[in-house]
Amino acid sequence: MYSQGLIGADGSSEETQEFLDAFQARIDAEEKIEPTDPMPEGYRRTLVRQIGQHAHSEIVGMLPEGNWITRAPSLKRKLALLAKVQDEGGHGLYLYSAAETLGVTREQMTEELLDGSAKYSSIFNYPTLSWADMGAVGWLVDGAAIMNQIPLCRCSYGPYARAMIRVCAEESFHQRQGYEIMLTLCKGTEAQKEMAQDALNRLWWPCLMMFGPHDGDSAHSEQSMKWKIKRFSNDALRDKFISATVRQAEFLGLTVPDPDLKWDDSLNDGKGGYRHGEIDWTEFWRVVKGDGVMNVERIAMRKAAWDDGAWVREAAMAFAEKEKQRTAKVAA
Ligand code: FAQ
Repeated sequence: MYSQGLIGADGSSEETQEFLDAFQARIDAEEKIEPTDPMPEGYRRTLVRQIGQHAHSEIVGMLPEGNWITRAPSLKRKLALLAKVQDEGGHGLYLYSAAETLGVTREQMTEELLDGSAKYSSIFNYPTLSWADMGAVGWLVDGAAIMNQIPLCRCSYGPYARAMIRVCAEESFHQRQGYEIMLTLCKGTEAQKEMAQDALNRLWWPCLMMFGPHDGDSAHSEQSMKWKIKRFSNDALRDKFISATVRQAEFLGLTVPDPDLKWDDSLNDGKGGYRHGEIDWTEFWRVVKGDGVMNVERIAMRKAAWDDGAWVREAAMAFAEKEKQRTAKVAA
């Protein structure tokens, strides 16, 4: 395995305390770390792990929506969905490139994804059962992704931070197109509104899980926050997402499927916030460990796409080689 399981500073490095302190001082001074800069092995491994998982999420994340391109209800919806899915593929590619600056190859990361050993976001192991799911994915999944990723634009590692700026701009557009689908359904017939509510019911809790385990169970947060890879804890971002989204659900006239959701003025130093019901962490870990409804199918589809595309990669490589030879001949 190239990127999974390589977690944080492992204590076995030969890096001196002086080196680690000097690196931390750069981080504390908000300097960006660039690929050729010296860095602790744990920092490099943490980034390879997180960026790799993030890239895989974008790639697998194309599948639940790709599933609906042929069934979108109008040409306009089809075009928007097609463009969105293409954007997600692009995000995966920027992120694989960012990970490559840390010494891992795209082939290695692809191999890991296809052999089932790589992690990607749990949310993509849930099925998309109706057209309303395309609205809910854009609104909620992209909404959660933005909440998590805006702080990553300030990540200490330059290539990741820069990739995230473009990714976030596109995710914002995705979120709006998803919300607009929900709005249209909610202003439509009773059956359409029910379909929107059903999508919210099924995707709400898995979206909250996207932010990762409770802070107390988050193995990497403390070190990642010290290195300013992460700027906020999993729970802090989840709470921000809930606060923003509950109001959007109210505007749609939909009910968030959490009977324990309650505003509490005393939270966040008196600014207020929502208390929410218990997240089913057993389900979260089951899905993360490969036993979600769609885990097997997602990887099988990805593998089929990779195998079916072999001739395209071979043709592109052959063409590049021909071009190289042609250029060399002209130059000679
Ligand atoms: N699913 O110690 P922490 C998108 C794992 S992109 C699966 O808290 P960390 C765009 C975690 O890897 C969505 N596994 O870990 C889109 C670790 O396992 P490990 C993806 C999860 O890294 C929209 C273990 O649990 N976004 O949606 C999940 O500090 C629509 C312990 O957790 C990113 O990847 C999970 N949800 O914090 C595309 C953003 N959560 O490696 C298409 C960047 C945790 O020890 C359509 N990533 N785990 O075996 C991050 O911000 C972080 O990696 C977290 C987790 C916050 C996800």
